[in-house]
Amino acid sequence: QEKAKALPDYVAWKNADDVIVHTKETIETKRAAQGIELVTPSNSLYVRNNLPAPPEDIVADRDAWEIEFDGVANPTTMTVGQLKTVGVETVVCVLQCSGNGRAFFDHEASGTQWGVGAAGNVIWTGVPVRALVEAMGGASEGMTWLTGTGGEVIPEGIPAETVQVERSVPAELMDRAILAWDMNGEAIPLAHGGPLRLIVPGYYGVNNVKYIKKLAFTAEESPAKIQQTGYRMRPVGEAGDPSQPSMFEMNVKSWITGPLADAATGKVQIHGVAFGGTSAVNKIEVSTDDGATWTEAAFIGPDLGEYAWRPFVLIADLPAGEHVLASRATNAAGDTQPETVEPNERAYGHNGWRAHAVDLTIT
Ligand code: MSS
Repeated sequence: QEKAKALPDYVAWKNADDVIVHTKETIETKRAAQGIELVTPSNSLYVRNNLPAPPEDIVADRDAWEIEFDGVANPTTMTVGQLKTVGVETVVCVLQCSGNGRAFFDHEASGTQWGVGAAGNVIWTGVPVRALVEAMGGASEGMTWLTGTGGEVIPEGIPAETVQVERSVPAELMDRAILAWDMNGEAIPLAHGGPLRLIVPGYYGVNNVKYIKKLAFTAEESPAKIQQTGYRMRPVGEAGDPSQPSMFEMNVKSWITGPLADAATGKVQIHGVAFGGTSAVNKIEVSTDDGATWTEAAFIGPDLGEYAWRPFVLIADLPAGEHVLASRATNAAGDTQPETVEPNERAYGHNGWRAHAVDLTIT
């Protein structure tokens, strides 16, 4: 067995028992640790950085962090302290990397081999973007994109657009997006984007720009590589280009988080998590016979909103032998998880129920 890698310094506060350290910039939550957690504890939430995190001193005086606004009638720069006076809202949403589930594809795409753990359910508090835009006299004419720029300082000599984490989402997302300073009831840790992070509920992780230093309404999508050719849904073997679908809206998804090891015959408590993507999850089914038959499972705990995940449970009577446990979620829009998905070059967006199934031996 491979020796577990130690937690890097900037996330030394994470719970080492609950995570898999793939690299310094990619840390996954263990499937068993996701359990039936309504909200993912910050110390077990996954981390994914495209660039090394900025130095810790950017969170020394959080309220002093500045963000520039552009593409509005009255462009301005504000501190986090000032943002806190404009408005406040809390949203619970699934934060999930586009590549979550990459390990379940067969075409051996490069990149971190995430299982189910590049996802968590997180509580974010911050100012609604629409309140800020209103305060700044509205978005300028013809601006169809909302573009956020990450606060990493790009070393001199490297053209910024090749590495800068700058993402554009359709401008109407300003109605849903918030600029958050708080995560799970505490100031956002540096690793998760403190002092200030753009949250676009229902959208893949990459659109949720950490340590955001600029938010602008723009006429075009960001020229950054991460927008133009990166994070595109494309056939295996094809290069990325802006005509391909960008990793924006998440799809409906669920997976079982337990039991993952052998269990004793009799009543077995099967549990997991389910979410709808951009439309609320409203049905979850579990199969104990490799998808031949399905039984509706029960959601556990309060509904934290359309962008949140819901833990679920099914008590099943399982005889001794081998069982394949699978789960299948449906959202309010009527989308149900497919059995399988087509491969795509970067192995993004896997929500096929079969590959997410778990083998269980009952003794
Ligand atoms: N932001 C910034 N600034 N930078 C980086 O790198 N990354 C992305 C997001 N944001 C970044 C950002 C990604 S890509 C993801 S997932 C996310 O983030 C994660 O988060 P956390 O907190 O978990 O770490 Mo894929 O789609």
